[in-house]
Amino acid sequence: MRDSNREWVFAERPDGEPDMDSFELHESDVPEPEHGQVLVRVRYLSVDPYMRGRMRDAESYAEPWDVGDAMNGAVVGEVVESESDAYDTGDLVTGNGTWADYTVLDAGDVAPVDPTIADLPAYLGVLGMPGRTAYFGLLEVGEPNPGDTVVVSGAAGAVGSVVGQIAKLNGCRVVGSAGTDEKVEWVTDDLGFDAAINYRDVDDYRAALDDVAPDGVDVYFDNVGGPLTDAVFTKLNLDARVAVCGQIAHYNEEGVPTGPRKLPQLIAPRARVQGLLVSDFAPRFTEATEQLATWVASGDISHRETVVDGLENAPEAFLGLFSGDNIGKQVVGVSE
Ligand code: NAP
Ligand code: FER
Repeated sequence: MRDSNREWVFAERPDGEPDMDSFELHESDVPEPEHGQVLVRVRYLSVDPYMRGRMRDAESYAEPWDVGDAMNGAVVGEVVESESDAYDTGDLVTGNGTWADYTVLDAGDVAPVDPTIADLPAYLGVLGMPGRTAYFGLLEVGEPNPGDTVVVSGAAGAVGSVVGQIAKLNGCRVVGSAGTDEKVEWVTDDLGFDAAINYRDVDDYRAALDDVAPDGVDVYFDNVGGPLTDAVFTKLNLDARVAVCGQIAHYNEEGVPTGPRKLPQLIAPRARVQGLLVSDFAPRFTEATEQLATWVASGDISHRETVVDGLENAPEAFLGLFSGDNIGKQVVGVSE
């Protein structure tokens, strides 16, 4: 065990695109767990787009960080000291901790990790919050029917890659959008999407969609926003559902962007546009995680994680989300 702890602290609110100025690595003593807590040696930590929202001093679904707060998010690790009857030293667990070598978790808020089902990083992706978001967002908000055309933006990301595969399991035609040819090939060749577009290569989104979604769009699962969303709105079928999961293309904007501009397009198809928050489905998280674990074990759902090694590189991994550096779920490898 190390004799000191390193922990990333939120150092400065970004203005627009965040950079390294927002992060500072602090060194301190390894924390001690109190009654009902466990000390965890972090093996992998998660970086997620919603953390950009926490850097903003504004009311939102996720509480803003104060400057000086430890960076915080989902982690997977090994219990090295336990003050709880529920966990022993050596147990593998996941919960919400800090970007650190060692982090203290309340035993009541952690879940056990079974490495025989999937490798540890998967518990931050397909078997973690992003997988549950895909599951509930698609099934409960998107309400896919067999034969529907489902369009997914951010298709090669943690949420989008799972959304597309669940849609395929539900008998849909699935079209993805992602930012590199490698991502397009992954979702079509390995994940079974029927088609995908590299949005960075496209000038005319509407024409590109005409090619890959000739029968229009029944479900749009939006992780991104921006011009692709404008184009999808012009192709919605009768009774279409739009699940607004994320709008990462807008997270670094400071002003309020104009729009949405395509609302007239919703009238004729009587389309429903609905935002979603994964936390609303907390009472059903076990159902989702069990189903996702079953699909992973049977090979019905493939998953991939992009690992950036080293706690010192955690900010870089977070910033990479906004330039599309990740395929599948972005995680940081903290210790062996
Ligand atoms: P992710 O997709 O694994 O990573 C982010 C991806 O966004 C990048 O890889 C990049 O891929 C794409 N991107 C970044 N900037 C973009 C831009 N300007 N235009 C288009 N694409 C851009 O992240 P995730 O964890 O799965 O999250 C996906 C979305 O779901 C995010 O918007 C997130 O906020 C949202 N989310 C919502 C909930 C909820 O409860 N509502 C829960 C979890 C996640 P490309 O190479 O394709 O550009
Ligand atoms: C949550 C609700 C929403 C949560 C994350 C999100 C970590 C993510 C939202 C987003 O990325 O937009 O409870 O827990």
